[in-house]
Amino acid sequence: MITIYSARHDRHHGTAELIDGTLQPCFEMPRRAEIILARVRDVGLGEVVEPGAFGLDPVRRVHTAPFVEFLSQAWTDWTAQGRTNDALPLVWPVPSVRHDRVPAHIDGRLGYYSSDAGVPITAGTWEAVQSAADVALTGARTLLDGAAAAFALCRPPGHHAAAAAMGGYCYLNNAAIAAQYLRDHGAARVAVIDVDYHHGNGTQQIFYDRGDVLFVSLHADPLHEYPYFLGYGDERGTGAGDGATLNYPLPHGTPWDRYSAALDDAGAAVRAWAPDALVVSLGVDTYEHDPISQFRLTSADFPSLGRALATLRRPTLFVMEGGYAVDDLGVNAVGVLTGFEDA
Ligand code: Q9C
Ligand code: ZN
Repeated sequence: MITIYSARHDRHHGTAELIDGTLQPCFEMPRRAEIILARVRDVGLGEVVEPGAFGLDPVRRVHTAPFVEFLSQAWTDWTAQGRTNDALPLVWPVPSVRHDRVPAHIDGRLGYYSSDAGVPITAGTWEAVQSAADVALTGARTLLDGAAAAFALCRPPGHHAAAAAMGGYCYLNNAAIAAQYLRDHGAARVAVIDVDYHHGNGTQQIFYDRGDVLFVSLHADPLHEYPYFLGYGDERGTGAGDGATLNYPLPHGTPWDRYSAALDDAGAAVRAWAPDALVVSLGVDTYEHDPISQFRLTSADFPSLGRALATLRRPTLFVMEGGYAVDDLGVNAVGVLTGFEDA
């Protein structure tokens, strides 16, 4: 299958994230995308192409205009305060305060447009974030042009980004932008299956009230894991979207056999949905040696995951999300893709 990749991802390189009460080097780093690209080439997965330039209209189909404006201006607003280090949010509007005033000060804006502190903004973040959206959109265009599958090697990831909030290393929701583009260009029904270790809270929020996009997620139980406030089994969608959201929260320590059983169930729901296209939010932080995660999938399990997805027999766009065991990231992510192709 074709891989879409932009070297501009490396313009985003956060210095530190707040974890376990201390600032530590960011787990989400440029080497992640580079090691995946190297593995794509090593195994001869297929052609590697640059993304096209789609502009912001398809981005604004899933994100609000003020949020996109905030992201595009955040570094400028931050440096206008005389700051040269990474921008990070530090105050959030909890339910009891006003949400009808959008602060002018960058510190207020960072909190207003984020769900957590895992989103450093650097001088090159916006450029990298836009390139990732273009990578996903080029992947969607590739499916519309008739490809059976494509790999959008997005970085930074996207599935924690909601319509008007960044969070969890994510700024724009690449998978949601691609799914919406597929809807806008001929796919009447789209399914998103999210296999990242963390719940795809942003994607779920974006499509929660919609009956045209199925969202299915397998992830660590939010009772015990980030993002904590969404991803429970009783979230099923609302209004026209009632029944079009499906969550499989799984316990810490989940190995392949348990994961696989949930995946079979999720796959049956996707099959019943009969989508014209499938978007896979591909996180491989379900890996046993992932430094921030608690599942027990092995490198040998990722091709099995790919084979299971192939049985759905839909035009499939893989959109890269998480995975932080960097040395093994290429083998694991590309393992899913070769498993899919060999099926
Ligand atoms: N103790 C993605 O995989 N912080 N984002 C986790 C762990 C946030 C992960 C803290 C993790 C976000 C795309
Ligand atoms: Zn994740």
